[in-house]
Amino acid sequence: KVTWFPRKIRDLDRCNHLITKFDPDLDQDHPGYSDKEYRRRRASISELAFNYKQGEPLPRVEYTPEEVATWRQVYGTLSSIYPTHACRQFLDGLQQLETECGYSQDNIPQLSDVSTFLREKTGFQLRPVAGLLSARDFLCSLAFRVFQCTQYIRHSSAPMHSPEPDCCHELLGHIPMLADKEFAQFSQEIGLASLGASDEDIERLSTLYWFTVEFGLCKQNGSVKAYGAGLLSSYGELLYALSNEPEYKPFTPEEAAVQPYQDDAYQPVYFVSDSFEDAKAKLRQFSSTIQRPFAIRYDPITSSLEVL
Ligand code: H2B
Ligand code: FE
Repeated sequence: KVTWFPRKIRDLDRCNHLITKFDPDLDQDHPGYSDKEYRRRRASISELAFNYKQGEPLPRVEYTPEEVATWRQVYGTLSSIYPTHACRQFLDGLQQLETECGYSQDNIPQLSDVSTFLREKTGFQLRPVAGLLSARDFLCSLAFRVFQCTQYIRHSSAPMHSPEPDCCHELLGHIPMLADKEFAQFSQEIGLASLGASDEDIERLSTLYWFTVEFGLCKQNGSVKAYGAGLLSSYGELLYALSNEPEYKPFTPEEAAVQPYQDDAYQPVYFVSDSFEDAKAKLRQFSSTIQRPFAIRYDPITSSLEVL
């Protein structure tokens, strides 16, 4: 039997299953666990995501001076190493976001503005999400070129690290890459491959996603650069990943999809692609090995799927 999956973009309203292991209400190691004020703030921003329905205007959040101060610290620190550590596509995207979309040290961009920007660039749009989503729900959104985006910010006591995704991770790590056409297509293809897949295949796709979209490296003009969002939103790991200390492997989806990893420490190994084109071609090949008793075609005009 085939697991339910969304057929049209509005079905994403049902794809909101959270994984709570890093939630500040439940995880005693979360930097905000004993901060009542922070948890109240989180709850009110989560509420916006839980109530959101596809097609509505994206909620705007007025960030407090303390939140902006955290953002400023993250943005300032990371910006200092982007020119040497980030791939060209990321730098291009970030520069456009700075000139067109209010990205700066002093301003946390609004999802609504970012979504409008991305739609024009690559057809991607955002929807707000209250925290870490299940892999299945997260991946299926990508099939519709929808990126699920958290809107709260990490706790001010730990500006350089967050155990869970937050707006620094999404806006700095993911969004600049999603402004690149190749990358947007690559992301959608992972999403399409996940629809109706078995639990085992979801696990493999989500591991593949981890080592590419989150922690991927690629060659560029003879040196290695980061394109993964987990790296581009973490000063410490970005330095580490390009330090020659960890192990590097040439990217193959077969290997990346089964590589063990921890989500609470630096990666023991990073996969290096020759280029995006190359990664995408390999991924497409890999997706075709995922067995499903039906074929799927995405119709961009109606944002819906034809199941054949
Ligand atoms: N949820 C959210 N909110 N953001 C992510 O970046 C994310 C997620 N990544 N759920 C997913 C899981 C990823 O690590 C893979 C697909 O499991
Ligand atoms: Fe992420």
